[in-house]
Amino acid sequence: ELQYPDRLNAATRLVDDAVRHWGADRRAVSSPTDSWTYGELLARANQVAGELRALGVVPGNRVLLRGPNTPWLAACWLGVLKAGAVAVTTMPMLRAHELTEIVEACAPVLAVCDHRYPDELASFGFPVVAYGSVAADDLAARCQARPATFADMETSADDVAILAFTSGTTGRPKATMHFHRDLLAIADTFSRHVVRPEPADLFCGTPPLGFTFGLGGLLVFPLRAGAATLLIERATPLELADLVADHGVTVLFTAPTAYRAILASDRRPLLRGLRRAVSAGEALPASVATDFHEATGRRLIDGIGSTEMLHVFISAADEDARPGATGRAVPGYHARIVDDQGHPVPDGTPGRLAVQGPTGCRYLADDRQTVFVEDGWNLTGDTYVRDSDGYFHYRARSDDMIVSSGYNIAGPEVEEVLLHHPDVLECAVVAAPDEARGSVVAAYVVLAEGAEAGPAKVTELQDFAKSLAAPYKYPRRVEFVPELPRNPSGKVQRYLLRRRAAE
Ligand code: 3SK
Repeated sequence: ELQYPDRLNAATRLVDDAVRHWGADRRAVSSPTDSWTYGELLARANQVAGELRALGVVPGNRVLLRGPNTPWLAACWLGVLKAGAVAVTTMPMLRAHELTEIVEACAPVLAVCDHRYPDELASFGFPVVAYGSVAADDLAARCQARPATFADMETSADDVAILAFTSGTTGRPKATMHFHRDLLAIADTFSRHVVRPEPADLFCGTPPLGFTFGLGGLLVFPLRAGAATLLIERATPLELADLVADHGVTVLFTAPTAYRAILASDRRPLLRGLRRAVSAGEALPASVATDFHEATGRRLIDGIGSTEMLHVFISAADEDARPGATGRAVPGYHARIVDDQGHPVPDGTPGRLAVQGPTGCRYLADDRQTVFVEDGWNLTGDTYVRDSDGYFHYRARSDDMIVSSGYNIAGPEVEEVLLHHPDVLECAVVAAPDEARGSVVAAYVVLAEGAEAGPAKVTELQDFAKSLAAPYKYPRRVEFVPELPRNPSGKVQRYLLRRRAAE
């Protein structure tokens, strides 16, 4: 059981403690063009906290952060926590209507924004402080006038530190509240026991800090381990592979699609320099896990997490990983499979995944729950099967289970089958309403370059699916699309495809 003191500020524990323990000169955060030591990160975070206080921010106020992953965004996030305020980190690609929903839900007193992304914030009426430019009123310039030391607010361990918005695979975003102790708990469970970072590691990856997958993997975990993090604004999978090689990245966090694209390219050998590689955000196709192992001799660390739970709660690494399974409950968490009444089902029986641990779901005043908490168990909305060794095997998001003529078909399983076809670059499988069968399997397919769409390709893909899986699972409908709809954190928005399939 994790024990934290009653008074706890996560930013103090992440940066001040690192400077005390490792010294100020160690590399902490960098970008492809800049590098800050722990001492520099601490000074800037303290100056941001001082500036926020001077601007009238008081403990408990919400401060909206907007920008791509950069060292300054990291310093601002830490500064907000040091001031005892609540960080609401948003992704730069969010447009005005998405920001409006966030602003209405969390009522920030102030925004701190990368100077390249201010436009969408202009109309809200709260002050916007820009960083990253050479302007005289830029946050960096203001910070120079502030002391490099700051007496961090002695927040309570269960004061809210961040409001994390679910990226909205189902529509409008919802805010989840996480405490100061939660931020340390994800580092002291998943990171410590599964990722197992070393102080010499350099982390890198694609998820934005506005997505808790990125916040944990690219900021909290490296700082808690005294390691370094390379923050990048955006990169295609092949650019990411080049960055890994050029900068000597040892721990990578990204989504299965990026691993798949790198492994299929001439950059494949560049992954060999990694000590650890984490895949989450989407189900990991077994073929990608196997291919990664063949290319690097190492196991990809698969994991399931959620914004509601803050980070990953089922995973496995190295010799503990089993092909086809997401893993076991991360030490510190408990997981089980229950039926619709909440009763545990026997191993081998599919059901609803329920999780309990040091973090959990707390929505900020919102009735539209995706995760339900019952008797301390978080029902995640995923369908899983547990085997007799305690490994959890993903079936589908409960919404992505397709019932066709009485058969239960997991959409992701059909996707995985189709992905084996060389002409399929990406695909998503959903239920389409059907009078005779209730629902049928509908596949939306992005073809690889050079492959030709048309009725012959539909039949070819259907026959291919029948040859690899039970024939009742084959997609009766196949539609070719130029790209799949994705939300800002990169997840496929299957609800949009379900809507389209119902038209
Ligand atoms: O997949 C997700 O939604 C997620 C969220 C937070 C942390 C980790 C993950 C995988």
